[in-house]
Amino acid sequence: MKSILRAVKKRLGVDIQKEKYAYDLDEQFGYMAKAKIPDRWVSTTCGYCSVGCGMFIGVKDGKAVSVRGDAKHPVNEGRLCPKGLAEHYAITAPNRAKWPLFRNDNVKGKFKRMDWDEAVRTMVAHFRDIQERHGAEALGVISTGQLVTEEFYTLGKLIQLGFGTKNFDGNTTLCMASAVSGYKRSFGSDGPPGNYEDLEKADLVFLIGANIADNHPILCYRLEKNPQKILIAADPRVTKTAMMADIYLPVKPRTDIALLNGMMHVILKSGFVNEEYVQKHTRGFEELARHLEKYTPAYVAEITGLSPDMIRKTALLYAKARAPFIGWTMGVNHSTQGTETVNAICNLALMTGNLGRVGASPFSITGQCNAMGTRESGFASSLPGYRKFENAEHRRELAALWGIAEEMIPSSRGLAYPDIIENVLSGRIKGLWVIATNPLVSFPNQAFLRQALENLEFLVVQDGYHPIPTSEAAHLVLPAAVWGEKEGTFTNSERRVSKVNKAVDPPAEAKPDFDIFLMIARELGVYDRLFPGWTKPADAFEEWKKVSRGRLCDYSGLSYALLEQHGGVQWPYPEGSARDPRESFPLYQDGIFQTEDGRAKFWVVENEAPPESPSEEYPFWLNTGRTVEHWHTRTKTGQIPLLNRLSPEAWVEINTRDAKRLKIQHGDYVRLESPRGAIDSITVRVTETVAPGQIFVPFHYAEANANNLTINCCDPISREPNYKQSAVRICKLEPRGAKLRK
Ligand SMILES: Nc1nc2c(c(=O)[nH]1)N[C@H]1C(S)=C(S)[C@@H](COP(=O)(O)OP(=O)(O)OC[C@H]3O[C@@H](n4cnc5c(=O)[nH]c(N)nc54)[C@H](O)[C@@H]3O)O[C@H]1N2
Ligand SMILES: Nc1nc2c(c(=O)[nH]1)N[C@H]1C(S)=C(S)[C@@H](COP(=O)(O)OP(=O)(O)OC[C@H]3O[C@@H](n4cnc5c(=O)[nH]c(N)nc54)[C@H](O)[C@@H]3O)O[C@H]1N2
Ligand code: SF4
Ligand SMILES: [Mo]
Repeated sequence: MKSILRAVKKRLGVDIQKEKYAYDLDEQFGYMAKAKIPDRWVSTTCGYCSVGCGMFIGVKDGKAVSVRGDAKHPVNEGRLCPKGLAEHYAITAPNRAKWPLFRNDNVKGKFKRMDWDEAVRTMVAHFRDIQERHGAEALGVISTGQLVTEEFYTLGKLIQLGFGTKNFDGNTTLCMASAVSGYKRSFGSDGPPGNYEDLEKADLVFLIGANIADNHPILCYRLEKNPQKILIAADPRVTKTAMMADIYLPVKPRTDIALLNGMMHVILKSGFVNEEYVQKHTRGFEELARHLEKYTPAYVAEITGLSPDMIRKTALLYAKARAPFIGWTMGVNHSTQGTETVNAICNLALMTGNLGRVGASPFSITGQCNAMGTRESGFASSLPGYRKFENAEHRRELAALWGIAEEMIPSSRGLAYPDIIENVLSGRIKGLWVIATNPLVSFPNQAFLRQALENLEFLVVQDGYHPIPTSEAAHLVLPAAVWGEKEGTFTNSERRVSKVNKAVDPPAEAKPDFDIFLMIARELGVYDRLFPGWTKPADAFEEWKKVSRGRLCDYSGLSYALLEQHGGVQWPYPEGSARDPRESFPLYQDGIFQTEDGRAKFWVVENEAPPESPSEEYPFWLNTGRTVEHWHTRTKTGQIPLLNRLSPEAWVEINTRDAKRLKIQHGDYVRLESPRGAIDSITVRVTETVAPGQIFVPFHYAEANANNLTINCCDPISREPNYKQSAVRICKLEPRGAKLRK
C-alpha cells in the first residue's frame, strides 16, 4: 500500500493522505472515502456560473469535505459539472485571504497585518480625505457578479447614498452589459424572457457565440432531454458546442449582425413575417424592412463567409420552427457592437412572434453565479428594481421607500467600469475600491490598466483570496468570506432566485462582504440612516422585497423558506401569487412590453468592422475565452489540483495550415504580440478548431495573460469591451521554445 501511495504521490505531485484510502458506508451513497463522509449536508446553490445548480456541501468537523448535486433541484436534477464537483476545495484553498493587510513602507506587494477596526477606519479616512480634497466623484468602486443579492443591494445604497459617488460599476460590464442595454432598447427593460425549459421544448435551438459545453455544461444536459430539436451553432471557432450541433455556422469574426439581417431578409422575402404580432405588439417594422433590402444572401455571404444557401436554409429553419430558441453569450456581448447585435437578435424574434411562449425566446445566457442579482438590485447601471435614473417617478418611489430626500438619488448613472479606469488614468479618480473582481488579469489592455492604477492615491481590494495580481497592487486588502461561508440568494440566467447557505466559518479573520459593508457604513456614520438595525442578509432581503414590489423583477411573494422548499423560484413572484413556484414562467406572454406604449421596438442595425482587424504587421485575429476546467482568473480553480492538472498552463490554438507555413509544431512555445503588449511564451496547440488566420487564447492565466494583447475599445452604449477580436502576430521562439520542449 505504501509503495502505491508513494508512486501515486510521485506521479500526481500531490500529497495523498492515507486516510483517503479508508472507505466506509454512507447511508446515501454507499461506500465513500472515510475522510469525505460528512457529519451533515448543507443545501446551497453553486457559486461559479449562472446556470445555478442546486447542491449540498458536506461538512465534517467544521470543514467542507465534499459536495453533491441536489437530485430534486429544478435546474440540474443532481448533476454538476467538473467545477461544481470540486467546489469544496475552493473554500479550503491555501491562498485564502485571512487578515486585513496594509501596504508596508509604501512598498507594493509588501504588507503588514491590521485589525478590522483599524482597517475600516483607515479605509474610510482615506476615501473621505480624497473626497474632501477632490470632490465626491473622485472615488470609484468596481464590484462583481459574484456576491449575494443582499450584498449588492446593501453595497449599492452604501456607495450611492453613503459615500455619495455615482462612479460605481462592476465586472458585469465586462460581461453582460450589452445584453442588458439590448433588452432595454428592444423591450423597455432588462430581464431574459425565456427559461431553461425552453431548451427541452424548443424544436430549434440557435446558439450564437455561446459555448455551453465548456461554460454552462448543465445546459447541455437540459438540451439532451430534447432529442427532436435541431441545434445550430454560430461561432468562428469549432467549439465543443459546435461539435454537438446539427448545423455549424463558421461565421467570420464579428459578422453576426450581417447573418441576422440576412436571415431576416430571407424571412421577409419568403412571407414568414408574423404580421399579426408585428402589428399588435411592436413598432418600427417598416423602417427595418427597408433597411433589410440590401442584406441579400449573396451580400451576407460575402461578409460572413457562409454560403448563400446556408443563410437561406438557416433562416427558413428558424421561420418554420414552431418554437425556436435563440441563446447567446459572449461571442455577441464582447463587441463594440454588442448591444446592436442583441437588438438584431430581438428583431428576429419579434418579427416572427417568437417570444412569450414556452420554447420560443431570445435568451441571454448570463455568466457569473449572481450577475442577474446585481442587474435587479444593484445601483450601478440602473436603480434597484430595474428602475431608471432618468425617471423622476422612479426616483420619487425609491426616496419614499427609503425615507430620504429625492435629491439624494442621482438622476443619471455614473461612469461605467472602463470609464472609471480612464478617469483613474487622467487623475480625476484618486481612490478605488475593488470588490470580488481581479482586473489585473481580466481587464482588456493590461498595460493601460497598470499605468492607470499607478496614479491612485488609495486602492482597496476586498477579495476572498490573496495574493492575487490585484490584491498585490492594493494599499489595503480586506479578506472576505466566500461561497460556502455566507448566506443570501443568487438569481440564475432564467430568473430563478435560489438560496445560498453557510456551511463553514471563514478562515482566520475573513468576514462576509455583507458584514464588511455594515462595518464601513457604521464608520461612515450612515448605518442608522441606511441600514437601521440590520445584522444579517435577511434584513436586506426583506427591504429588497419591498423595493422590488410591483416591478418586473417582483420578489414580494418570495421568502427564504419558499426558496429552500422548491430549490429556487423564478421572478416575478408577487405576494399572493397563485403560480406553482416550480413552474417556468416566460415573460411577455401578453405581448405587452416595458416601454411607454407597451410595444417592443425594432432597431435598424448595420454590420460594422471591428475596431481592429488583422494587418500586414499583425496578421492574425485573436479570439479569447474559456475552458471547462477553469474559472476566470483562477484564484479558485488554479488552487484545485483536480482541475488544475487538467489544464495547468495557457495555450494558443493555431490552425494546421498557419502552423505549417510558420514552421511551428504542436507543443512549441511562441511569443504573441499585439500593438499593446505581448505574451512572452505560450505553448501551441495545432488544431482545426480555429480557422486559418485566427488564433484562440484562454484568458484564465495571469502568467500568460491574453489581456496583454486585447484592445480596450468598448461598445458605445453598454461600455462592454471588445474582447473577442484583436490583431496579433506570432513570433517563433527558436532557442527558448526548443529548451522548454525538452
Ligand atoms: N468553465 C467556465 N465556465 C464559465 C466561466 C468560466 O470562466 N469558466 N465564466 C462564466 C462567465 S462570467 C461567462 S460570461 C460565460 C461565458 O460563456 P461563453 O460566452 O460561452 O464563453 P467564451 O468562451 O468567452 O465565448 C463564447 C464563444 O464566443 C465565440 N466568439 C468569438 N468571436 C465571435 C464572433 O464574432 N461571433 C460569434 N458568434 N461568436 C464568437 C468564441 O469563439 C467562444 O466560443 O461563462 C460562464 N461559465
Ligand atoms: N480576454 C478576455 N478577458 C475577459 C473575458 C474574456 O472572455 N476574454 N471575459 C470577461 C468576463 S465575461 C468576465 S465576467 C470577467 C471576469 O473577471 P474577474 O471578475 O476579474 O474574474 P474572477 O476570477 O471571477 O474574479 C472574481 C474575484 O472575486 C474573488 N471572490 C470570489 N468570491 C468572493 C466573495 O464572495 N467575496 C469577495 N470579496 N471576493 C470573492 C475571487 O477570488 C476573484 O479574485 O473577465 C472578463 N475578461
Ligand atoms: S454548470 Fe455552472 S452552476 Fe452548474 S455546477 Fe457547473 S459551474 Fe456550477
Ligand atoms: Mo462573464
